[in-house]
Amino acid sequence: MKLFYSPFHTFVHKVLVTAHECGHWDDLDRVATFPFKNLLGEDQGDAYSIAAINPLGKVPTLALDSGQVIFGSQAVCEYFDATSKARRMYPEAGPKRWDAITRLAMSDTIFETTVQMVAEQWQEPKQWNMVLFESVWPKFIRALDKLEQDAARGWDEFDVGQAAMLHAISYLGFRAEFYEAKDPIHPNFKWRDGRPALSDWYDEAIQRPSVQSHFEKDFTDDGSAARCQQAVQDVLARQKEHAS
Ligand SMILES: N[C@@H](CCC(=O)N[C@@H](CS)C(=O)NCC(=O)O)C(=O)O
Repeated sequence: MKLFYSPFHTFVHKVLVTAHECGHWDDLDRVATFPFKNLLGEDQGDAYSIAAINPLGKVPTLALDSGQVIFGSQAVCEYFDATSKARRMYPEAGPKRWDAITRLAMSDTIFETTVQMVAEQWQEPKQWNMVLFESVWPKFIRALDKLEQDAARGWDEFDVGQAAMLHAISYLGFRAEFYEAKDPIHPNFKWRDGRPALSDWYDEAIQRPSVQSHFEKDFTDDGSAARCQQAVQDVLARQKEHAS
């Protein structure tokens, strides 16, 4: 199966973590896709567009060997879990599952909002939507404080909620350096300050083989637009085959 995703390994990708935990790592053909290059004016020809297989053109997008396409990171994680050849990342129905998927939703909101804030900083500062930054930060602080309380209690098993926490927190942690942009409200935000349990949990969790599989490791495969478009064509061909 092919996973179209942004191969920036400066942060943890929860879909890669989930694929690895569920025993699918070696089944994945990872296809480098850069959806923001177009926005940044680096990809005038839309060379990395995957719109032919995902109308939203977003990553992550998973294409099964049958040609079926699954997108939305939560849907992709659920697919890996439901077809797991190893451990499960979604607890059985009950309080632990509701807790895991709530942390998943909260962490994904933090990640996606951080992406929006970063994209805002690609514009001239005078054009920044300050309402965005002002409304988001109190939510981030409360959410991280809630995760600190959760981490202090601890978890029995590593779950999809923790994979999403790693994704969101690692992205928050590196963004200032990576994007060379400064947040207008918390230019030097340090999520660890005042959150010792979350900090200890993070340091332990990033040692997991599923995280070490990619985190802070260079993407060494072919990251060209030609390879991405070839992969899109392969998926379309599979779809045609299965339709006939
Ligand atoms: N809710 C989606 C969000 C995915 C998303 O926003 N991906 C971004 C990259 S982090 C993207 O592909 N943006 C390109 C675009 O919106 O055109 C998910 O969880 O998969």
